Amino acid sequence: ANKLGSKKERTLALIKPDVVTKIGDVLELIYSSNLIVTKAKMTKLTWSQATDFYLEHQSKPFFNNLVQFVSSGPVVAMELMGDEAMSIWRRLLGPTDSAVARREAPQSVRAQFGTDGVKNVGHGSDSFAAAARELEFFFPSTIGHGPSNTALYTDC
Ligand code: RTP
Ligand code: MG
Repeated sequence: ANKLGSKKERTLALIKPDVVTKIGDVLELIYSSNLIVTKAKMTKLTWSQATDFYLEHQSKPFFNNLVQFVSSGPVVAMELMGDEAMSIWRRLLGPTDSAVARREAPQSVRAQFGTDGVKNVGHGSDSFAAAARELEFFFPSTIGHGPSNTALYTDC
């Protein structure tokens, strides 16, 4: 942390296919939370890429639905930066299930724009290790080998 105690972090925010056409609304909420977009890319994941991205959920009952959904149309991957970017973005998203989000966090992104437990607008990294892996997944380093995003925590 710097003199003012701020902790600038970077995190991956993935806008899922259900709301790619409403990305402006999501960006307004991101900017309102004092996060900035430092990288962005629209892409379409193949089944195999979606499987890689969500490998940690391989054994879950919803895995096939999730992979099918996230590879069903374009997604927008963004690197967000700001104080506590990881937890701020996940709080902005709200509870995983959009219906729960509408009950418990009506201002959240999933409450406002989500459909259900799978079509739930977005993904956010849940740890520094996940952020490093997920940023490298969408924004691979072009120089050298291995992750370039080791400086996820900077003093600025
Ligand atoms: P995310 O990883 O996407 O940021 O969401 P999360 O941490 O809130 O939720 P997680 O448990 O990691 O689940 C990853 C994604 O899988 C889909 N899902 N479907 N019961 C279900 O049908 C179910 N549970 C999870 C969602 O798209 C969720 O975001
Ligand atoms: Mg998760």
